[in-house]
Amino acid sequence: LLNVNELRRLSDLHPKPRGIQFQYGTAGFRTVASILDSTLFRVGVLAALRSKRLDGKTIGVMVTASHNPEADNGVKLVDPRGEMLENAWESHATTLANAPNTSAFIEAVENLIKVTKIDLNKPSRVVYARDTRPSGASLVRALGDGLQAIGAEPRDAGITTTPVLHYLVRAVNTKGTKDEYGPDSEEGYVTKLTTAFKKLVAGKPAIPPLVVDCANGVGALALQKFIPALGTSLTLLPVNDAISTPGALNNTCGADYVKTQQRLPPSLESHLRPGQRACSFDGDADRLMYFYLDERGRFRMLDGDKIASLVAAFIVELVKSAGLEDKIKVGVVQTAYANGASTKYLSERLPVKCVPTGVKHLHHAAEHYDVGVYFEANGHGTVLFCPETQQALREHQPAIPAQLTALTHLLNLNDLINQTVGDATSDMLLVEVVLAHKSYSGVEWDSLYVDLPNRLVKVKVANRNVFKTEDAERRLTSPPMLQAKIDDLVRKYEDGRSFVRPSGTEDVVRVYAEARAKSQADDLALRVAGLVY
Ligand code: 16G
Ligand code: ZN
Repeated sequence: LLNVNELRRLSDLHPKPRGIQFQYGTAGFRTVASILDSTLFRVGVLAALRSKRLDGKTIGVMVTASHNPEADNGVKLVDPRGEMLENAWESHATTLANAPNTSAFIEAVENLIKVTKIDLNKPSRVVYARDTRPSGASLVRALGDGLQAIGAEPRDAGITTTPVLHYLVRAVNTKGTKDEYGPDSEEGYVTKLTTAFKKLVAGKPAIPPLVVDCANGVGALALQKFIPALGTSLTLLPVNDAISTPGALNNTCGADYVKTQQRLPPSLESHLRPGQRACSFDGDADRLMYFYLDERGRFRMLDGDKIASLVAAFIVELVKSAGLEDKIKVGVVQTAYANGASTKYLSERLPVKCVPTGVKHLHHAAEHYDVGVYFEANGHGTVLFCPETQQALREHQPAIPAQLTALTHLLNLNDLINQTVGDATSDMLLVEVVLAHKSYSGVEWDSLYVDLPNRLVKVKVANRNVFKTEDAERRLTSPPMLQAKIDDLVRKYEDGRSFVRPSGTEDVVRVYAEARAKSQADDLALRVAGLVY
């Protein structure tokens, strides 16, 4: 049933580089592309087996390194409902990736089949896609060999965004069921989102054109499909859409640049007038940052926390206007990186929960609310309408016309929002809907609350694994006594807050600090970093 000869033949074409340890981390496997060939082959095998384990449901594989430099690449698996791979399988992925040679790999595969009780008679289906990275084509071929080795039925979704791949996985798996998510094609996705968007902004004053920084990545291709479909409902002005210029991807542009540098990408300087709003996608279009220049031409950033605040408050209002506030409770999920001012603003209006960094933690926590809004400060996030909420929306009988209007908006939002994962394009349309409904420019949105000045620094340490955290990464339990010292420091600063956590993606420890004044935030961050070092 397992064609060991075929597996061996194909595995020999993709030998593991010596002396390298791969790890399936928060964002899958991610490293320099040149050493990833064997990992892609093995992920193909794993995805095909996972599909068999789940009775032939379609599994997704996305080949991307998101906001990382162009020379990097990566791969992550997507489970049947479009969500991140189940935890237990992350370690199976790591095990397979690290088998030193073909024999050890085959042994690991046979062991996996046994341990997870895979019935090899089951069908296997895998859909995959990649971003615009030049290394993507050959890595996808290695992935294809892995799928072939197990006899999976492959579907190539081509070059597209991470959120489209997540959408496709859920759409394929729900096709023809009562939970049908939408047409299982990229065109169907564009139609679903733009149709909902047009209904939501119908009758509102014309929206000023929006400048979109595509990070010279796959978001530029997505926009080419959205622009005609949006028609006159929204004019998008793409910049940084040079997807075939070597070295351009994520280079001094994109959502990660904006968030970490807290400044305008130089390439946008000639595109923005004071007051005009703009946004940046990251390299695989699953993160979104907004910004504008104030009347004095100063850069003002509207990050994931500002998006969460804007969107959550709007949904709470709609739920109330629809007469559903007793039935539908809206909640927000953040991480320790959320600006303290956003947490204060949100907590005064609705329940807020803090969880460890990483999309899967936020996503799972958001599923516990009737409507769960989650965003990381870095701009990754979405809104989840739980199945009972969707049913309540469909069955609700409005008492007055105003209730019907609000209810219709909620149903359209349910279609507009990509609920499988953060989606820069879907989130951008969502923000535009709220701004149009509230008649807000960037200025009014920005003034919902004033960000506390903050500073993030990374510290190289001998061994980051000695840093252990609790309370959603807000406190250290190890090394001993360090948290008490941080507490002593923090007390000396007005509105001071600081935490230390080991990075899940880099070999560093991160130190975050915020305080009433920028100089204080800087000072606190550097002094805490001094304790860590
Ligand atoms: C990964 C996470 C992202 C998180 C970041 C933190 C996913 C898909 N991505 O990119 O959500 O913000 O890691 O990185 O979960 P760090 O652990 O290095 O600070
Ligand atoms: Zn990304």
